[in-house]
Amino acid sequence: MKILVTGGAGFIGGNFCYYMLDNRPEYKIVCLDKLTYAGNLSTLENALKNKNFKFVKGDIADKILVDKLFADEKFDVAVNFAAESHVDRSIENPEVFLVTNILGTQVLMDACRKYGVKRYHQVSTDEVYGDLPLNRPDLLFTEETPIKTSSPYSSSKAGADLLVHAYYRTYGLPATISRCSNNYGPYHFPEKLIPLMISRALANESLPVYGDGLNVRDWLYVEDHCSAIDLIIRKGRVGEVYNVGGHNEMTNIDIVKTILNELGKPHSLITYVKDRKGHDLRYAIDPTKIHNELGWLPKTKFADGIKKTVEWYLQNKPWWQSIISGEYKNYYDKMYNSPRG
Ligand code: NAD
Ligand code: TDX
Repeated sequence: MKILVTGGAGFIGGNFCYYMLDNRPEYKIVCLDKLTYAGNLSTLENALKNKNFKFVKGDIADKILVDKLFADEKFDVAVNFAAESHVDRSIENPEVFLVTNILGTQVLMDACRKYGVKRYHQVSTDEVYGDLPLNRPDLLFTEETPIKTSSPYSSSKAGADLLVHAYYRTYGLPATISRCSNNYGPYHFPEKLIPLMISRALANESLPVYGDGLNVRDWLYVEDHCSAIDLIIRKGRVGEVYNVGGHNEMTNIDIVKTILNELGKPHSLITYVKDRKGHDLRYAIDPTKIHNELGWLPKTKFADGIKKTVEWYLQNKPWWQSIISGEYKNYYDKMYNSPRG
Protein backbone atom coordinates (compact mmCIF):
# COMPACT_ATOMS: atom_id res chain seq x y z
CA MET A 1 0.00 0.00 0.00
CA LYS A 2 1.46 3.34 -1.03
CA ILE A 3 -0.06 6.60 0.23
CA LEU A 4 0.48 10.13 -0.96
CA VAL A 5 0.23 12.58 1.94
CA THR A 6 0.16 16.20 0.79
CA GLY A 7 0.93 18.94 3.30
CA GLY A 8 2.84 16.51 5.53
CA ALA A 9 5.32 19.18 6.64
CA GLY A 10 2.43 21.02 8.30
CA PHE A 11 0.68 20.42 11.61
CA ILE A 12 -1.93 17.72 10.97
CA GLY A 13 -0.26 16.17 7.91
CA GLY A 14 2.98 15.77 9.90
CA ASN A 15 1.16 14.12 12.79
CA PHE A 16 -0.63 11.87 10.27
CA CYS A 17 2.70 10.72 8.76
CA TYR A 18 3.90 9.69 12.23
CA TYR A 19 0.57 8.07 13.05
CA MET A 20 0.69 5.95 9.89
CA LEU A 21 4.39 5.03 10.22
CA ASP A 22 3.65 3.83 13.77
CA ASN A 23 0.31 2.12 13.17
CA ARG A 24 0.60 0.85 9.56
CA PRO A 25 4.24 -0.19 9.27
CA GLU A 26 3.44 -2.08 6.06
CA TYR A 27 2.49 1.17 4.24
CA LYS A 28 4.84 3.33 2.19
CA ILE A 29 4.30 7.08 2.52
CA VAL A 30 5.31 9.77 0.07
CA CYS A 31 4.86 13.32 1.38
CA LEU A 32 4.41 16.13 -1.14
CA ASP A 33 4.75 19.61 0.38
CA LYS A 34 5.57 23.02 -1.03
CA LEU A 35 7.19 24.11 2.25
CA THR A 36 5.31 27.39 2.47
CA TYR A 37 5.79 29.52 5.58
CA ALA A 38 3.64 26.90 7.39
CA GLY A 39 5.66 23.89 6.26
CA ASN A 40 8.61 22.83 8.31
CA LEU A 41 10.97 20.01 7.32
CA SER A 42 12.19 19.71 10.88
CA THR A 43 8.70 18.40 11.73
CA LEU A 44 9.55 15.37 9.59
CA GLU A 45 13.10 14.90 10.90
CA ASN A 46 12.36 11.49 12.45
CA ALA A 47 10.09 10.34 9.61
CA LEU A 48 12.92 11.01 7.14
CA LYS A 49 14.96 8.31 8.92
CA ASN A 50 12.26 5.71 8.18
CA LYS A 51 12.75 3.61 5.03
CA ASN A 52 8.99 3.67 4.40
CA PHE A 53 8.94 7.46 4.14
CA LYS A 54 9.94 9.77 1.33
CA PHE A 55 9.68 13.57 1.02
CA VAL A 56 9.14 15.47 -2.24
CA LYS A 57 9.12 19.27 -2.32
CA GLY A 58 6.47 20.60 -4.68
CA ASP A 59 3.19 22.39 -5.21
CA ILE A 60 -0.07 20.44 -5.41
CA ALA A 61 -1.26 22.96 -8.02
CA ASP A 62 1.75 22.20 -10.28
CA LYS A 63 0.16 19.90 -12.89
CA ILE A 64 3.40 18.72 -14.47
CA LEU A 65 5.09 17.88 -11.19
CA VAL A 66 1.99 16.15 -9.81
CA ASP A 67 1.46 14.12 -12.99
CA LYS A 68 5.06 12.91 -12.97
CA LEU A 69 4.89 12.04 -9.26
CA PHE A 70 1.76 9.94 -9.79
CA ALA A 71 3.27 8.25 -12.87
CA ASP A 72 6.46 7.38 -10.94
CA GLU A 73 4.95 6.36 -7.59
CA LYS A 74 1.70 4.55 -8.52
CA PHE A 75 -0.20 5.53 -5.38
CA ASP A 76 -3.03 3.41 -4.00
CA VAL A 77 -4.40 6.26 -1.87
CA ALA A 78 -4.00 10.05 -1.81
CA VAL A 79 -4.80 12.10 1.31
CA ASN A 80 -4.87 15.84 0.79
CA PHE A 81 -3.89 17.93 3.82
CA ALA A 82 -2.08 20.61 1.81
CA ALA A 83 -3.81 23.94 2.19
CA GLU A 84 -3.48 27.52 3.19
CA SER A 85 -5.07 27.10 6.60
CA HIS A 86 -5.09 30.37 8.56
CA VAL A 87 -8.34 32.36 8.57
CA ASP A 88 -6.66 35.70 9.41
CA ARG A 89 -4.26 35.37 6.47
CA SER A 90 -7.17 34.60 4.15
CA ILE A 91 -8.81 37.87 5.19
CA GLU A 92 -5.61 39.75 4.26
CA ASN A 93 -4.88 37.89 1.01
CA PRO A 94 -7.53 35.48 -0.32
CA GLU A 95 -5.92 34.65 -3.69
CA VAL A 96 -3.41 32.00 -2.65
CA PHE A 97 -6.22 30.25 -0.73
CA LEU A 98 -8.21 29.81 -3.92
CA VAL A 99 -5.20 28.61 -5.89
CA THR A 100 -3.93 26.05 -3.39
CA ASN A 101 -7.16 24.95 -1.77
CA ILE A 102 -9.37 24.72 -4.86
CA LEU A 103 -7.13 24.42 -7.93
CA GLY A 104 -4.65 22.25 -6.04
CA THR A 105 -7.47 19.86 -5.17
CA GLN A 106 -8.51 19.73 -8.83
CA VAL A 107 -4.96 18.95 -9.98
CA LEU A 108 -4.64 16.13 -7.44
CA MET A 109 -8.01 14.62 -8.36
CA ASP A 110 -7.22 14.77 -12.09
CA ALA A 111 -4.05 12.79 -11.40
CA CYS A 112 -6.02 10.31 -9.26
CA ARG A 113 -8.44 9.75 -12.14
CA LYS A 114 -5.68 9.39 -14.73
CA TYR A 115 -3.66 6.91 -12.68
CA GLY A 116 -6.58 4.97 -11.19
CA VAL A 117 -5.89 5.80 -7.54
CA LYS A 118 -8.22 3.67 -5.41
CA ARG A 119 -9.11 6.36 -2.86
CA TYR A 120 -8.82 10.14 -2.77
CA HIS A 121 -9.41 11.63 0.68
CA GLN A 122 -10.02 15.34 1.17
CA VAL A 123 -9.19 16.73 4.62
CA SER A 124 -11.80 19.41 5.12
CA THR A 125 -13.07 21.44 8.06
CA ASP A 126 -16.15 22.17 10.14
CA GLU A 127 -15.75 25.81 9.06
CA VAL A 128 -17.57 25.00 5.79
CA TYR A 129 -20.82 24.91 7.82
CA GLY A 130 -20.43 28.53 8.97
CA ASP A 131 -21.22 29.09 12.64
CA LEU A 132 -23.84 28.27 15.27
CA PRO A 133 -25.48 30.68 17.72
CA LEU A 134 -24.01 30.85 21.23
CA ASN A 135 -27.44 30.54 22.87
CA ARG A 136 -28.44 27.26 21.20
CA PRO A 137 -26.20 24.54 22.70
CA ASP A 138 -28.65 21.96 21.32
CA LEU A 139 -27.55 22.73 17.72
CA LEU A 140 -24.59 20.80 16.26
CA PHE A 141 -23.15 20.49 12.73
CA THR A 142 -24.21 17.25 11.06
CA GLU A 143 -23.17 16.12 7.57
CA GLU A 144 -26.56 17.45 6.39
CA THR A 145 -25.98 20.99 7.68
CA PRO A 146 -25.94 23.37 4.69
CA ILE A 147 -22.61 24.85 3.58
CA LYS A 148 -22.56 28.53 4.56
CA THR A 149 -19.09 30.00 4.82
CA SER A 150 -17.80 33.14 6.52
CA SER A 151 -14.16 33.66 5.49
CA PRO A 152 -12.19 33.36 2.26
CA TYR A 153 -10.47 30.38 3.91
CA SER A 154 -13.67 28.49 4.65
CA SER A 155 -15.08 29.41 1.23
CA SER A 156 -12.02 27.93 -0.46
CA LYS A 157 -12.36 24.73 1.59
CA ALA A 158 -16.08 24.55 0.75
CA GLY A 159 -15.29 25.09 -2.95
CA ALA A 160 -12.87 22.18 -2.81
CA ASP A 161 -15.45 19.96 -1.06
CA LEU A 162 -18.02 20.69 -3.76
CA LEU A 163 -15.47 19.85 -6.43
CA VAL A 164 -14.65 16.55 -4.70
CA HIS A 165 -18.34 15.66 -4.69
CA ALA A 166 -18.60 16.63 -8.37
CA TYR A 167 -15.64 14.36 -9.27
CA TYR A 168 -17.30 11.50 -7.40
CA ARG A 169 -20.66 12.08 -9.08
CA THR A 170 -19.43 12.91 -12.60
CA TYR A 171 -16.37 10.71 -12.99
CA GLY A 172 -16.95 8.12 -10.29
CA LEU A 173 -13.76 9.16 -8.46
CA PRO A 174 -13.63 7.03 -5.28
CA ALA A 175 -13.47 9.98 -2.92
CA THR A 176 -14.24 10.66 0.75
CA ILE A 177 -14.28 13.89 2.76
CA SER A 178 -13.73 14.46 6.49
CA ARG A 179 -14.78 17.66 8.22
CA CYS A 180 -12.99 18.03 11.53
CA SER A 181 -13.23 20.53 14.36
CA ASN A 182 -10.25 22.54 15.69
CA ASN A 183 -7.17 20.40 16.29
CA TYR A 184 -4.44 20.95 18.87
CA GLY A 185 -1.21 19.11 19.72
CA PRO A 186 2.47 18.91 18.73
CA TYR A 187 3.86 20.76 15.66
CA HIS A 188 0.99 23.27 15.59
CA PHE A 189 2.19 26.46 13.91
CA PRO A 190 2.38 29.30 16.47
CA GLU A 191 0.05 31.63 14.55
CA LYS A 192 -2.95 29.55 15.73
CA LEU A 193 -4.65 30.20 19.09
CA ILE A 194 -3.21 27.46 21.34
CA PRO A 195 0.46 27.47 20.27
CA LEU A 196 0.43 31.27 19.93
CA MET A 197 -0.73 31.64 23.52
CA ILE A 198 1.73 29.04 24.84
CA SER A 199 4.71 30.62 23.09
CA ARG A 200 3.79 34.19 24.10
CA ALA A 201 3.00 33.26 27.71
CA LEU A 202 6.39 31.56 28.01
CA ALA A 203 7.99 34.83 26.89
CA ASN A 204 5.78 36.83 29.34
CA GLU A 205 4.26 38.66 26.35
CA SER A 206 0.65 39.88 26.10
CA LEU A 207 -1.94 37.33 24.90
CA PRO A 208 -4.17 38.86 22.19
CA VAL A 209 -7.75 37.63 22.63
CA TYR A 210 -10.11 38.71 19.85
CA GLY A 211 -13.33 40.55 20.82
CA ASP A 212 -14.79 39.41 24.13
CA GLY A 213 -13.12 35.98 24.06
CA LEU A 214 -16.48 34.22 24.20
CA ASN A 215 -16.38 32.60 20.75
CA VAL A 216 -16.56 28.83 21.06
CA ARG A 217 -14.42 26.21 19.31
CA ASP A 218 -14.71 22.41 19.54
CA TRP A 219 -11.19 21.07 20.26
CA LEU A 220 -9.83 17.65 19.26
CA TYR A 221 -6.38 16.23 20.00
CA VAL A 222 -4.61 15.85 16.64
CA GLU A 223 -3.89 12.11 17.03
CA ASP A 224 -7.64 11.46 17.27
CA HIS A 225 -8.13 13.26 13.95
CA CYS A 226 -5.39 11.08 12.44
CA SER A 227 -7.08 7.88 13.66
CA ALA A 228 -10.35 9.03 12.09
CA ILE A 229 -8.73 9.61 8.70
CA ASP A 230 -6.96 6.25 8.87
CA LEU A 231 -10.35 4.58 9.46
CA ILE A 232 -12.09 6.53 6.69
CA ILE A 233 -9.50 5.68 4.04
CA ARG A 234 -9.69 1.99 4.93
CA LYS A 235 -13.37 1.55 5.75
CA GLY A 236 -15.30 4.70 4.82
CA ARG A 237 -17.86 4.60 2.04
CA VAL A 238 -16.93 6.45 -1.15
CA GLY A 239 -18.94 9.58 -1.91
CA GLU A 240 -19.52 10.17 1.81
CA VAL A 241 -18.70 13.03 4.17
CA TYR A 242 -17.69 12.21 7.77
CA ASN A 243 -17.75 14.82 10.53
CA VAL A 244 -14.97 14.39 13.11
CA GLY A 245 -15.10 15.90 16.60
CA GLY A 246 -15.06 14.96 20.26
CA HIS A 247 -17.79 17.12 21.88
CA ASN A 248 -15.29 19.44 23.52
CA GLU A 249 -16.60 22.97 23.20
CA MET A 250 -14.71 25.74 24.97
CA THR A 251 -14.65 29.52 24.84
CA ASN A 252 -11.39 31.08 23.68
CA ILE A 253 -10.94 32.85 26.99
CA ASP A 254 -11.23 29.57 28.90
CA ILE A 255 -8.60 28.04 26.62
CA VAL A 256 -6.24 30.94 27.28
CA LYS A 257 -6.81 30.80 31.04
CA THR A 258 -6.22 27.02 31.03
CA ILE A 259 -2.88 27.56 29.29
CA LEU A 260 -1.85 30.30 31.75
CA ASN A 261 -2.75 28.02 34.68
CA GLU A 262 -0.76 25.11 33.18
CA LEU A 263 2.27 27.38 32.81
CA GLY A 264 1.82 29.14 36.18
CA LYS A 265 1.63 32.53 34.43
CA PRO A 266 -0.59 35.47 35.51
CA HIS A 267 -3.96 36.17 33.87
CA SER A 268 -2.86 39.81 33.61
CA LEU A 269 -1.07 38.80 30.37
CA ILE A 270 -4.50 38.59 28.68
CA THR A 271 -5.18 41.56 26.38
CA TYR A 272 -8.45 41.98 24.53
CA VAL A 273 -7.83 43.18 20.97
CA LYS A 274 -9.97 44.12 17.97
CA ASP A 275 -12.17 41.27 16.77
CA ARG A 276 -11.53 39.19 13.63
CA LYS A 277 -13.72 40.35 10.71
CA GLY A 278 -16.70 38.03 10.19
CA HIS A 279 -15.62 36.07 13.29
CA ASP A 280 -17.54 32.77 13.55
CA LEU A 281 -19.29 32.51 16.93
CA ARG A 282 -19.41 28.82 17.63
CA TYR A 283 -18.42 25.50 16.03
CA ALA A 284 -19.72 22.18 17.34
CA ILE A 285 -19.50 18.83 15.55
CA ASP A 286 -21.93 15.93 15.76
CA PRO A 287 -19.69 12.87 15.17
CA THR A 288 -22.55 10.30 15.34
CA LYS A 289 -22.06 9.08 11.76
CA ILE A 290 -18.35 8.19 12.03
CA HIS A 291 -19.00 6.61 15.42
CA ASN A 292 -21.93 4.48 14.24
CA GLU A 293 -20.50 3.51 10.85
CA LEU A 294 -16.80 3.13 11.58
CA GLY A 295 -16.66 2.80 15.37
CA TRP A 296 -14.46 5.88 15.76
CA LEU A 297 -14.13 7.49 19.18
CA PRO A 298 -11.59 10.05 20.37
CA LYS A 299 -9.11 8.74 22.96
CA THR A 300 -7.64 11.89 24.48
CA LYS A 301 -9.59 14.02 26.95
CA PHE A 302 -8.94 17.75 26.71
CA ALA A 303 -7.51 17.96 30.24
CA ASP A 304 -4.83 15.39 29.26
CA GLY A 305 -4.30 16.63 25.71
CA ILE A 306 -3.62 20.22 26.73
CA LYS A 307 -1.12 19.05 29.37
CA LYS A 308 0.68 16.91 26.77
CA THR A 309 0.64 19.83 24.33
CA VAL A 310 2.04 22.37 26.79
CA GLU A 311 4.72 19.83 27.77
CA TRP A 312 5.61 19.30 24.08
CA TYR A 313 6.11 23.05 23.56
CA LEU A 314 8.28 23.17 26.68
CA GLN A 315 10.39 20.23 25.46
CA ASN A 316 10.65 21.42 21.83
CA LYS A 317 11.55 25.08 22.09
CA PRO A 318 13.98 25.04 19.12
CA TRP A 319 11.12 23.89 16.82
CA TRP A 320 8.88 26.89 17.51
CA GLN A 321 11.50 29.46 18.49
CA SER A 322 13.09 29.24 15.05
CA ILE A 323 9.65 29.95 13.55
CA ILE A 324 8.75 32.94 15.69
CA SER A 325 12.16 34.56 15.27
CA GLY A 326 11.97 34.54 11.45
CA GLU A 327 9.52 35.92 8.87
CA TYR A 328 6.70 35.19 11.29
CA LYS A 329 7.79 38.09 13.51
CA ASN A 330 7.00 40.56 10.68
CA TYR A 331 3.59 38.90 10.23
CA TYR A 332 2.81 39.23 13.93
CA ASP A 333 3.82 42.91 14.02
CA LYS A 334 1.72 43.64 10.92
CA MET A 335 -1.38 41.75 12.06
CA TYR A 336 -1.49 42.67 15.72
CA ASN A 337 0.34 45.99 16.03
CA SER A 338 -1.44 47.89 13.27
CA PRO A 339 -5.19 48.59 13.12
CA ARG A 340 -7.14 46.10 10.94
CA GLY A 341 -8.57 48.23 8.12
P1 NAD B 1 -0.80 23.85 8.18
O1 NAD B 1 -0.95 25.25 7.68
O2 NAD B 1 -0.12 23.59 9.47
O3 NAD B 1 -0.03 22.97 7.09
C1 NAD B 1 -0.31 23.06 5.72
C2 NAD B 1 0.82 22.38 4.96
O4 NAD B 1 0.49 22.42 3.56
C3 NAD B 1 2.18 23.08 5.11
O5 NAD B 1 3.19 22.11 5.32
C4 NAD B 1 2.38 23.78 3.77
O6 NAD B 1 3.77 23.90 3.40
C5 NAD B 1 1.63 22.84 2.83
N1 NAD B 1 1.18 23.53 1.61
C6 NAD B 1 0.53 24.71 1.54
N2 NAD B 1 0.29 25.02 0.24
C7 NAD B 1 0.77 23.98 -0.49
C8 NAD B 1 0.79 23.70 -1.88
N3 NAD B 1 0.29 24.56 -2.79
N4 NAD B 1 1.34 22.53 -2.30
C9 NAD B 1 1.87 21.66 -1.40
N5 NAD B 1 1.90 21.88 -0.08
C10 NAD B 1 1.34 23.03 0.37
O7 NAD B 1 -2.28 23.25 8.18
P2 NAD B 1 -2.97 22.22 9.18
O8 NAD B 1 -3.50 22.95 10.34
O9 NAD B 1 -2.05 21.06 9.38
O10 NAD B 1 -4.21 21.76 8.29
C11 NAD B 1 -4.10 20.64 7.40
C12 NAD B 1 -5.43 20.44 6.72
O11 NAD B 1 -6.45 20.19 7.68
C13 NAD B 1 -5.92 21.64 5.93
O12 NAD B 1 -6.50 21.19 4.74
C14 NAD B 1 -6.94 22.30 6.83
O13 NAD B 1 -7.92 22.98 6.07
C15 NAD B 1 -7.53 21.09 7.53
N6 NAD B 1 -8.07 21.31 8.88
C16 NAD B 1 -7.32 21.91 9.84
C17 NAD B 1 -7.82 22.03 11.13
C18 NAD B 1 -7.02 22.65 12.25
O14 NAD B 1 -7.54 22.83 13.35
N7 NAD B 1 -5.75 22.99 12.05
C19 NAD B 1 -9.11 21.56 11.43
C20 NAD B 1 -9.86 20.95 10.41
C21 NAD B 1 -9.31 20.82 9.15
O1 TDX C 1 -4.53 35.68 18.28
C1 TDX C 1 -5.62 35.09 18.26
N1 TDX C 1 -6.59 35.44 19.16
C2 TDX C 1 -7.82 34.88 19.19
O2 TDX C 1 -8.67 35.25 20.02
C3 TDX C 1 -5.91 34.03 17.34
C4 TDX C 1 -4.88 33.58 16.34
C5 TDX C 1 -7.16 33.45 17.39
N2 TDX C 1 -8.09 33.86 18.27
C6 TDX C 1 -9.43 33.22 18.27
C7 TDX C 1 -10.10 33.17 16.92
C8 TDX C 1 -10.91 31.89 16.99
O3 TDX C 1 -12.17 32.14 17.58
O4 TDX C 1 -9.23 31.86 18.65
C9 TDX C 1 -10.09 30.98 17.91
C10 TDX C 1 -9.23 29.97 17.18
O5 TDX C 1 -8.53 30.68 16.18
P1 TDX C 1 -7.52 29.93 15.18
O6 TDX C 1 -6.51 29.17 15.97
O7 TDX C 1 -7.05 30.94 14.17
O8 TDX C 1 -8.48 28.83 14.53
P2 TDX C 1 -9.87 28.94 13.72
O9 TDX C 1 -10.05 30.27 13.13
O10 TDX C 1 -10.94 28.41 14.64
O11 TDX C 1 -9.58 27.88 12.54
C11 TDX C 1 -8.95 26.61 12.85
O12 TDX C 1 -9.91 25.56 12.91
C12 TDX C 1 -10.49 25.15 11.71
C13 TDX C 1 -7.87 26.27 11.82
O13 TDX C 1 -6.93 27.33 11.75
C14 TDX C 1 -8.48 25.98 10.47
O14 TDX C 1 -7.46 25.59 9.55
C15 TDX C 1 -9.47 24.85 10.64
O15 TDX C 1 -10.11 24.60 9.43
